[in-house]
Formats: sequence, C-alpha cells, structure tokens
Amino acid sequence: MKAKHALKLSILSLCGAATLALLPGLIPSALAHGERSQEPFLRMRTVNWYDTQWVGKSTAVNDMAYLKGSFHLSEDWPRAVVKPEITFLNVGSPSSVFVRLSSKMNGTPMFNAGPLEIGRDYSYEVKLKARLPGHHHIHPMLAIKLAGPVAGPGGWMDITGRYEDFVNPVKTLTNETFDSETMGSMTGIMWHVFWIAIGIFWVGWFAIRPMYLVRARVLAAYGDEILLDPIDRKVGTAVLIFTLVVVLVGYLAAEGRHPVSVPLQAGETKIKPLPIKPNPFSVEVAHAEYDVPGRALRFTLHATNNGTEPVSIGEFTTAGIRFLNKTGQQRNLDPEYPAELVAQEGLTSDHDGPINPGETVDIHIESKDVLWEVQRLVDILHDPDQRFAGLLMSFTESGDRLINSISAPVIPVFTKLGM
Ligand SMILES: [Cu+2]
Repeated sequence: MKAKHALKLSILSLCGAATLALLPGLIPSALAHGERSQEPFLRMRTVNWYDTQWVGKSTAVNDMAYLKGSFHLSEDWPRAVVKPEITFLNVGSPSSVFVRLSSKMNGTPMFNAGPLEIGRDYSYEVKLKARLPGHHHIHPMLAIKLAGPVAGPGGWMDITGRYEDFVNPVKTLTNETFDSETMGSMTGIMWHVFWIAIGIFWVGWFAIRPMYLVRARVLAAYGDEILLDPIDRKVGTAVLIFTLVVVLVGYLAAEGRHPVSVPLQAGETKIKPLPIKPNPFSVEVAHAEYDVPGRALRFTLHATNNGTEPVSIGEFTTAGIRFLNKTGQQRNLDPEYPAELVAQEGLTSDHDGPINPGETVDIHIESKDVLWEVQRLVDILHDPDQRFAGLLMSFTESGDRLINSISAPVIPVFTKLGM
C-alpha cells in the first residue's frame, strides 16, 4: 500500500516538474509588446499622444532617464470604452528594465490613480532609473480602469552595464535607509514557498485519496458522501485554523516591525488639465474616406481662420503615428522621434499656401503611407463604428502651434473618388 502511495506521489510531482520545466520553452521571446494588435479605435480615439520624448536613449545601470510628453483625451471617446474616471500613468516596457522613481502629470505627482477629463490636455514626465541592461522598447502608457492600458508610441532605449551593480537606496520617513532592490525579498520568497507548500499539501491530500479517475467514477456511481473520510473533515478544520493563525501572526509581526506604513493606492490624485489655449483656427471634418489599395486616409476639412495671422497645416497625428508635410517637418519634427512612426511627406493637400485671416476654405487632405497597414490602423474598417480621430497641428507665421482634435466616420473606398 505504501509503495502504491509513493508511486502516486512521485507521478504527481513529476507532472508538476515537467510543466514548470516546459513553461519557459513555450513562451517565445518578443522584441515589442504587441502594441500594434491593440484595437485601432482604442489607439486613435482615446489617448492622442504627442510630443513624446525618450530622454536618455542610452544610459548606464543606475543612471536616470526620462519619458516626457503630452496627450489629449479625444472628444470622440468610443462608447464601448469606459470613461477615464480612474486612470494611472505608467510605462510600457519589457519587464522592469527601469525603476519608475516618480511620475508627474501637469507638474503634480501621480503615484495614485485619478480621474481625467475628456477633451483636455495633459503633460507628463516620468523619471526612470536604469535597471536591466539591454535594448528595450519603451512606451508611455495610460491605464484606464475597466478599459485597460492604452500604449503610446514606442521608442528604443538602451541600458548598458551590469545588473549586479544596480542599487536603489530609499530613505524612509523614519530615517531608515535601505536598498529597495533587495529589501524584503527573502520575506517575499519565504511566504511564497510557504503558501505554495500549503497549497500542494491541500491539493495533494485530496488528489491521492483516491486519485482523480477513481474519484470521478465513485462520484458518478454513488455521490460524494462516500468519498469523505472522517479524517478529511479533521484535516480540513486543522488547515483552516492553521491558516487563520498564520495570517494573524504574520500580520501582527509585520505591524510590530514596521508600525508606520502608508497603504498604496488608497487615495486619488486629482489633476487639473492644462488650460485651454485659445485657438483661432476652427476645423471640422466634412467627409472622410480610407482608400484601401492606396493606403491613404483622405478627409475634407472645412476650416476657418478667425485669427490675425496666416495659418499653415503641418501634421496629422494619431496613435503616435505622424503624417507630416514640409511645414510639419520644419516646425514640429523632433529628429529623435522614432523614424518608423513617421510618414515624412505623408501629408498632402490641394490647398497651396497658408489659410489667411478671415478665410474659410474646404481643403482636401490626404495622409498616405504604408504605416496605415503596418501599424494595423486600417482595422477600423472592421469595427462596427468605422471612425477615426486624431490631432491636426497647424502653425502661425509667428511660430505658434495650434492643435485641433478631429474625428469623423470613415468610408472605405477602393478607388479614388472625385472629391
Ligand atoms: Cu513596444
């Protein structure tokens, strides 16, 4: 009997070990994070990222880098996506390659989640400390409760050096200094091993008395009463009491060792949006279509310049992808911006020269590039509401940048229609 039990136990543990050993082999390594597979309506119609900067494209372990930029929350927010009532500014990276030391939105520290306003703009700055050496793809990311994280444009950042040299000293309010990289690691590992052992014992106890197949047949033939041995009830009660005692003792011990502690994420950060900048350039999309074979989004813009200076359109940006004309390239293109997300001269229009003060014009704009396909934005054509949204950037002669949020339904076409 004993030998039989030992055999069952060894089979169980072998299966467990085999599963664990296979796991790393089953998960292929990836360079990016599948940001292109995020639905285009999420990428185009929720968070419109702009001015993203990856400061410190190559840093050594322990050095600082920054992720900066701004975003506009689209007025065309899809009905299917939960409104941004609880949001958290984060960084999308392949594991914790950086440690986020602080994140600020409009200058306010944002270590808690909080609500943001649709239709308004926010600027952010995230301070990062280089941790794991390598070539990493880093995105700003806005996590929206019940909608998921919306990733911004990704840029490559390199970290050099050795992970073994990484330290992250933290000074607490009670004047203690410790390295947060190693602080509490052993306690964490101890508790994991402890609860895994309890779990394995619990599952194992019922798994071998009797084994699954036998149990299933007994259950089908005679019901569950016959399967419960009086010793099972005793073991169940003992494990319950033991668990509660361990939880209580563990809690009291931690409380005794660290009496002053702050629960994370208990509060809410209320961030004031950036002030609305007066914009004398008013635009409306009168018609939009996507030319499937031509890989171009075309839209008719009904634009009025209510200002005192001529205005020139320079850029259309959506989902972190930028379509620029000559004006946009000269006035707005940071040469450090990832080239794979820029359609240089990808924006053309039938209106030559700037729009003069007092002038109202209908302009046909075409944003044409293979990026629509490569970045899978063309998938909006499969959505029940085929719409696009993004930011139109225009420039006055004196150098002011005007940003208009635009959106419209998109009609797929397979040939160029006479517009
Ligand atoms: Cu990525």
